[in-house]
Amino acid sequence: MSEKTLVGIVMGSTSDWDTMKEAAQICKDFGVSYEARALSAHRTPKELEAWLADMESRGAQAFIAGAGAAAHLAGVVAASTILPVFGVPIPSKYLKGMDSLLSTVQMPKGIPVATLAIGEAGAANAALAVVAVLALNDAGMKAKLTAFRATQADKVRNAKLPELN
Ligand code: RP5
Repeated sequence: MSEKTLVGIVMGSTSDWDTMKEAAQICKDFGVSYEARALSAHRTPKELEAWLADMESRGAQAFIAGAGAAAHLAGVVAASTILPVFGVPIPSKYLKGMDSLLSTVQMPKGIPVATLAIGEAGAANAALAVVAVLALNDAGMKAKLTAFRATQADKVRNAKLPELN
């Protein structure tokens, strides 16, 4: 039997990878299996449907979806699955991601998309949220997440502000 792929990371375009690679990096760092694909809700809707079904059949536990501008990708993913969906608004050319944020976050009642911040922080946090979900039933993952938080806190505690001239 082949290994499960726990997380599906999907983005509307390869141009979103610079942002979405932050989510992939967190998955890699935490040892969470993932598959990342560029598939569009409006340019390749049939391929998107097929990939979502394939990921579910391979044991996916959550999806992370990032798109820019009229960013309905995460909503379309959420419409196709009952797995948790985390949305990442991608910074856009003209409206700096405000369009992406509003179109990702403002889902109608009944089909939730847990929407993160615009950009790289949102992509990383989406993966950290997935890690937190997985940690509910995985003691090893819980330990890694606890250690990650401790390291982060130590960096803040030990940081020195610059001296005045
Ligand atoms: C969205 O349009 C994508 O998610 C991307 O953020 C944006 C621009 O796509 P490209 O024109 O760069 O392919 O669908």
